[in-house]
Amino acid sequence: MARKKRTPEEQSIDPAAQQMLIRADELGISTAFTRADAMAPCNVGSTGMCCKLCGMGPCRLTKDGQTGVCGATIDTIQARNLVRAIAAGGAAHSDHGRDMAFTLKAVANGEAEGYVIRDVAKLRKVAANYDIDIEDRAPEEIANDLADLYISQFGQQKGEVVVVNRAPEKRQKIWREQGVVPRGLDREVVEALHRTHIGDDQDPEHLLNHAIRTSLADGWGGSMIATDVSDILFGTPAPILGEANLGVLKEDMVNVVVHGHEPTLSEMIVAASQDPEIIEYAKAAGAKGVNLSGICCTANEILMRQGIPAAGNFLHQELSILTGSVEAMVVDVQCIMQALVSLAENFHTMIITTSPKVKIKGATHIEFHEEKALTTAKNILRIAIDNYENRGETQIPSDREKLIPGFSHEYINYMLGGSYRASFRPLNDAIISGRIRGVAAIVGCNNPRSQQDYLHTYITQELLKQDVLVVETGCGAIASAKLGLLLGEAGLDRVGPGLREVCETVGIPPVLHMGSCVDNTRILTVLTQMVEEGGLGDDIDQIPAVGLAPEWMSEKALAIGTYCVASGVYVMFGGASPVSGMPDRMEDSTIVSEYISSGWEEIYGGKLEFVVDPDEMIRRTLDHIDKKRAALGIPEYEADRFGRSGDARMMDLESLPLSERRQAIYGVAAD
Ligand code: BF8
Repeated sequence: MARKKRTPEEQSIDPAAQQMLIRADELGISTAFTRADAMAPCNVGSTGMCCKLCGMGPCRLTKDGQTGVCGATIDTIQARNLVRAIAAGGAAHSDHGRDMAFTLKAVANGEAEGYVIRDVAKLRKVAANYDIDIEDRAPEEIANDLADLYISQFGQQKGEVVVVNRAPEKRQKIWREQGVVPRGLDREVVEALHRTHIGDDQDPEHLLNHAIRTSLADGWGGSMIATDVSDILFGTPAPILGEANLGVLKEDMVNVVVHGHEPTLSEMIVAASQDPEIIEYAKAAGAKGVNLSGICCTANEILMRQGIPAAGNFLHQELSILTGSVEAMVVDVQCIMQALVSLAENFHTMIITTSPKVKIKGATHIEFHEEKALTTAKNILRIAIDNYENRGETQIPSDREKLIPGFSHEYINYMLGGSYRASFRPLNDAIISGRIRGVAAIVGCNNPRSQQDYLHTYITQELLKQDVLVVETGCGAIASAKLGLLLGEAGLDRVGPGLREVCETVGIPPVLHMGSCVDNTRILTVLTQMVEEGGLGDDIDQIPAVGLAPEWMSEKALAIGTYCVASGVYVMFGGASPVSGMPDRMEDSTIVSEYISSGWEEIYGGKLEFVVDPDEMIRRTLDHIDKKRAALGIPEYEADRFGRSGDARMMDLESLPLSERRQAIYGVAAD
């Protein structure tokens, strides 16, 4: 049966994307959207029924009770596939963290061109946590010791990754009792590959235990190191005005889109683009200057620190080139579609790969190394500027939306209490009183198999109406940004009255953009600080909070979801389940899907579920939050209890005659 080709409106809710999809159709160019329509996902592989780990297969277990040639059962195969995916996702994040640690070492030793230590306060705080001497020492000396410590964590063979000491005490105890505290980041990934090799670990629960350990090496290891070092080198984010969507591309400027993940490259390109010599070079080429923008997590990194606009999320990478206005797309690692090169051949756009780890046939490779970082960044920009004269017909959508990103956990702490009383107390109190019903982290990718941005933004908006405070990262955050949900007061007419009251009092948007995907560790830190503040139990699993990845597609998302579960969080993924077994079976009916849900919940207090229906995701979220509230013994959530003070109440009062209004406000009648 022929697959149905969706209309642009069915492929994305974003008008800018729809416009570019129409253009692609007119030009006869394929995109991830049309390729997804043309190719149904393999229903054997996508449901976890395929084992291709050895040359006796691949084995397809499509009948009840069937095993692979070696005798492997469906449960073992699903567990092995999941462990491998989590290991790959954790490896990607952690390798990013490793490179950041090496950059810190190079900066500390004066071997990196153009970088400085921007956040000395965070450097001292992080170093002190590991008992590195910080008194009377230059930042470079402290940074050198911290870099050495962090670098040593990747290849550590025994003991515990030091970063786990930042989790709540009780959580650390659970991990130790279960034997899942990661030793070294590389060791856990290698062991994951070993144990899933033909003829090794075959007990699904035992295998999945190692999935927990490997994911912890990411969340409370490599990713947390990546976030720490990025903040130390490039500054801890604080709110800043930014813009998002394809409308940030400019007709009269050289458009350079940076895409990927590591801020080492993108920060240096930002610095180079502001160099007077580069601006003059662009003017000599007939442009007004260089206009930088970002895609994917690179976008988040430079958006939240520098206010550089985001051209879009994962599915915008092809669409930005379709505008015909991009002189160069500069990429490093992760989430870069191979299709970019053939797509760019229809335009003048140059695809420039920069990482020693990533080359794409047909792309221009200009390798980026710290010791010549600024020089290389300027070279890349000169090449992009030289390409400006080759630009042909353009079509840049006008859609762009303002946003305020930059809510690091440090800033959230500060904004709640101010410089002298920085504290999570107001947030805890708002949850305890019921003004805020609970917290949802809505994170993760775009997936062309669903309507772009719809699941992210629908779930976000519905939870806001229910007084749930939403924090976001990654491509989910950019989805909300494009819809105007990351603005201060502009978004408040769409949220519940209690949450609105808190947002108005503190001066925050109801959706907090907390950064890139490695920055999901900031959410772990916020949850830990909420526990330490008191009143919401003594461990993360007691907080009324849920994690959601409605449009996930990457293995990194699975690693993130699993370390959040291990930390005590209920996590739901949208779309198809990779462990559902038969396509017509119930979502939660296999041994593996049951184990990662109720089995993990019994041990860790968190659970992992795949839920197709967004309304069911919302229902389960609210149900979980309310159950956690009841378990804490805090007041049951009441939708109409709050939001009666301040402006909202004044508006009601204004409808009363003056005498009654005075009576209501001051308790005394008019004269
Ligand atoms: O790490 S959300 S599509 S960009 S994987 Fe990729 Fe997914 Fe976007 Fe960032 Ni995260």
